Amino acid sequence: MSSTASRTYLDQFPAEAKVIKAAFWSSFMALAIGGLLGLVQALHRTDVLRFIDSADYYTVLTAHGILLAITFTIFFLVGIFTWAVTTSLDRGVVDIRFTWAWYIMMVVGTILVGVSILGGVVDAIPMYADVLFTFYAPLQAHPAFYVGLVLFVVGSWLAGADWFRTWWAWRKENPDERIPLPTFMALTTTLFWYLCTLGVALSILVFLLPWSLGIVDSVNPLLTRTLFWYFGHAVVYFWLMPAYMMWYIMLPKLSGGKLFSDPLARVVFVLFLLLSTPVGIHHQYLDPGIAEGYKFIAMTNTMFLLLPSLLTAFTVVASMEHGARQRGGTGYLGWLKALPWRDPVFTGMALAGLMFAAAGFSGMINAGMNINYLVHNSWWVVGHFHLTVGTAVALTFMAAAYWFIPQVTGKELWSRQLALGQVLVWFVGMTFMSNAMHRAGLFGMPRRTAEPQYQGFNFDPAVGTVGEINAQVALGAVLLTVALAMFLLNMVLTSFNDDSDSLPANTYAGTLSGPEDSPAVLDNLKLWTAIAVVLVIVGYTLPLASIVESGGLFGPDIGGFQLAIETDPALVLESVREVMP
Ligand code: HAS
Ligand code: CU
Repeated sequence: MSSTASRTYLDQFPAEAKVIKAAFWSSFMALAIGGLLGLVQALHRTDVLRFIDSADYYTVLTAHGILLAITFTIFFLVGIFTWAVTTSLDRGVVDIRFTWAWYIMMVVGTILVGVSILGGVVDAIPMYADVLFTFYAPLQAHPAFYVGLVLFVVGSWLAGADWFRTWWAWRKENPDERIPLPTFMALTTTLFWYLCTLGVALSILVFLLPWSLGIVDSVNPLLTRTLFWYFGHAVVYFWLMPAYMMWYIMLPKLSGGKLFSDPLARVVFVLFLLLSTPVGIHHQYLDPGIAEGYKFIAMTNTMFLLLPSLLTAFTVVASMEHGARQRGGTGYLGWLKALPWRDPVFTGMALAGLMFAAAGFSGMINAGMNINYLVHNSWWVVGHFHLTVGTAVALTFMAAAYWFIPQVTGKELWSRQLALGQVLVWFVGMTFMSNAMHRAGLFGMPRRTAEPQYQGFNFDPAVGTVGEINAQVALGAVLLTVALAMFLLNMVLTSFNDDSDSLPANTYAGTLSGPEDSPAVLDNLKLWTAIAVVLVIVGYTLPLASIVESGGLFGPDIGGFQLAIETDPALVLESVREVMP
């Protein structure tokens, strides 16, 4: 890294910096729109402020889910993985046109998806996709929605290919060197991304797209759902791995020290490659048609999958402690005071990590088959994923942006104080919102509904009241929106900032124990991929076979529910009779 000291990423890789900047801005645009829609929903559901029709709630929710969980996260992560690979290999991508090609493909996919969802509320657009981000059949979207998703995913595959090509080119010149840690992280993540997206590609290309085009009459909803979750669990680690990467290679340095152990970090990423995919059935504990035994296997795998996160908690916190002690921190817990709490990049990531500790706890509860029956499809789950993807990932990304945007634009961050305030407001807002959501779920308040209150039924919270819980959710949502506005304002003003005097150099943390302390087999990507494939075959062959056997490859004769959601009961009944006479 010494040759690159005091140079920004823009100085080193001007061409790549442009693509990364474009990817970040695509990500921020999705964040802005998706975030605003989140506020609309939260206020509607809690009955604090209603200005949309309840029927339109599902259009809003679909856009919120896709824009934040898919667009915001993935555009940001392709940006940081491109940064990670080029920085740690100290070489540019092989062909920058290829890099632009995958970025543009992802943009086109996003536009198709976005426009088809917008069709749910704009009559002039003859499309529809009120199918939520899980697009379960028999809810059916316009073909453009599925085509858009495919383009987006293929774009991300090409991005992965780009990182691999860059690494292969580097390896030719450095045949005996270990893969630098950031590249190792990007490559292992890409490998499980390839593995898991096969499921969703199959589901869309063979079943849902032909079905929405009218080429096949029906699908097997349990089959497409299972293929979705085959992808749908692993995707959460696709979001998480870039955040973990930041915690491993940025947090130790920001704390003033070094990463505790490079080998342990490698083990963690290998474990994610092995175990991310064969666990998706833990989202289907309540699905009829999958035998309990298969669910039990998924649960067991899920419990093993806690291990890499627990290892991460240990390694990252140990590295932070090391850094704090270098800065003069002492005592059992006193070292915490020596951490750089005035640095928004550090504080954002540390708070994100802290919240993820709570998120992991609710994840373990979700993962227990029996206790899942209590929380499934309730607001609890929404609380869980606003701590995971909505904070561990989103807050880490926002904090990282305070470092990255100056790196790729050569402009100083407009305001560090605003940034510090922003990460704190996000943390406080999310504390209110997610805690109240978890509690609401415990007494059965459902998720994904504009009208949570059933007629003639009163929810009975053990502590507090429904009104108080709703108020906390609404307050949290408002604070999160304020934090979002603070973030975007800072990003926009940074882009117009003319100062570039004190930009930090493009570096990342060194290690106390480097790769030479670990066996070379850890870098054998072919071996780990082969084992991951075997685990998938073991975990999924029998359940898929039995789903096809009992429900048919193209299902029983169930048609689709098209167009926007209908809330008039008479019309709903009529459409149900149409598809199930
Ligand atoms: Fe989850 C549902 C189980 C992690 C996202 N999850 C969801 C859904 C989403 C989601 C979006 O088993 C809803 C999907 C839908 O729409 O239906 N989840 C888990 C488990 C984990 C887990 C076991 N989830 C995530 C992550 C996500 C995510 C990560 C996104 C990024 N989840 C489930 C289950 C369901 C589920 C069931 C289905 C529920 C249902 O019924 O529908 C684990 O990976 C969690 C492991 C985490 C830990 C925590 C380790 C702590 C660390 C913090 C270190 C601290 C630091 C800071 C660095 C064991 C690493 C220190 C600071 C200082 C100041 C010192
Ligand atoms: Cu999961």
